[in-house]
Amino acid sequence: MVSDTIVAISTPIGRAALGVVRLSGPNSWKIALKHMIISKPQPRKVYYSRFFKNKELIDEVVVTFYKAPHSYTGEDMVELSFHGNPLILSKALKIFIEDGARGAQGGEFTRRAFLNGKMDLISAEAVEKVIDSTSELGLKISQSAMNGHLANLIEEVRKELMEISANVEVRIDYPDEFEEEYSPNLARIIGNLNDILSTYDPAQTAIEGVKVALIGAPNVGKSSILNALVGKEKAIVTSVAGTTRDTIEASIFVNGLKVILIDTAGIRETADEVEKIGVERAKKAAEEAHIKVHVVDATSEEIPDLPADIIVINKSDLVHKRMKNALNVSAKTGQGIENLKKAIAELSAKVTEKMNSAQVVLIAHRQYELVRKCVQELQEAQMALNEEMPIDVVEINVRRAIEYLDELVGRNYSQDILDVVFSNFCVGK
Ligand SMILES: Nc1nc2c(ncn2[C@@H]2O[C@H](COP(=O)(O)OP(=O)(O)O)[C@@H](O)[C@H]2O)c(=O)[nH]1
Ligand SMILES: [Mg+2]
Repeated sequence: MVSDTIVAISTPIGRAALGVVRLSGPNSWKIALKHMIISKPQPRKVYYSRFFKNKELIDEVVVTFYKAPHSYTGEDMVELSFHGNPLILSKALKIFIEDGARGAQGGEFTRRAFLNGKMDLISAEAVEKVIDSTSELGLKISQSAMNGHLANLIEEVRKELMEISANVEVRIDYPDEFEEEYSPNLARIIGNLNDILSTYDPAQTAIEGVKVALIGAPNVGKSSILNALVGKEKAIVTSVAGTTRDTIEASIFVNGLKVILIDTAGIRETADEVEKIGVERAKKAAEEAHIKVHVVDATSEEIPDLPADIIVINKSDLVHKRMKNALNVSAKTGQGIENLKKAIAELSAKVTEKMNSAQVVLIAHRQYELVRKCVQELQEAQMALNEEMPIDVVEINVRRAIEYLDELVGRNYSQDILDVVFSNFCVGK
């Protein structure tokens, strides 16, 4: 049982109109009320008060009280809106800790919400993604997971597997009662789960952004193009070949999708130690990118030979070189930059098009791994059935598949699993 009272600043550190401090746990009302002039507050009602430490006025606050189980965490809670000055907020935090509250760990409010049955583990996991999503699509799919769509679907699959398991068990216990072979439709379930698995990568991209690497020889204008796309001088541009030695990232938004542009060191043979590392990083960035933009110089004889999704001929203000399926641009004059943006936008949309916002999608690596393991068990069960192995063998695989799904929604959990789920959360969530 969770019994202590936790406290955290739940808004970002910095100056703002408001800054919110949250308390959750059995003593939260008592601790908060000690510093305000509010008598007999009602749950879910908003109060105004001055906030004191002994007789010293700290700030004016607007406060909401929640009574268990009708709160985010399922416990007694208090939410106080102070003026958003970090000095005031850290003072308030210190006061509450002196009164016996404990500073919350990252994700501890949401962890308690899960432990108190307010949400399943998938929904709890989705809270972080809802906050972190960089695109409209990423936000929609995270909200869909938070609202239980994925968990519901997993529950349906689990129910089917439970039925299969029950049928198998009854045949193990009463082998003489059944004459015909039992052949559950595992292929259909496996197919459905594989469909869900295929949503993981595009979902990740929608949440985190599409990676676009600018690659090519030194001095062709990769850094200049990044700057032109972003609209500011993000990367250093010089006429010296080998200026960019590390990868540089900058983001733009196109059609509600975050595009992370990655400028790389020009790929060439070099004896320079630092540049060599840069070239390695460039190759790696290109490998990991969703979209590779290969930049060539219009004034050179170079024939593009790197694998690329878009070929760009830069410095078209100097020479107009024609090449099939290539875009002519000039980072210097801005000519063709909008076209390049459009081409990137179209390809970016393709990266996530496998998925639409209404679909059930996997939004965390943990989820992906568990569904994958579940599929693996079911495939083994399928094989055992095909090879007419004893039905006990099938039962073992189906049981394990169910256990993976239970871990997925949090029906089975350990503190270690919760640590993994909540390790990325910020304090105050
Ligand atoms: N005339 C012209 N010069 C350019 C253009 N783009 C880049 N440059 C010049 O080419 C040189 C190399 O550019 P930079 O962006 O550093 O190339 P990178 O090594 O590929 O990153 C610099 O002197 C730039 O000013 C362009 O579109 N037209
Ligand atoms: Mg450069």
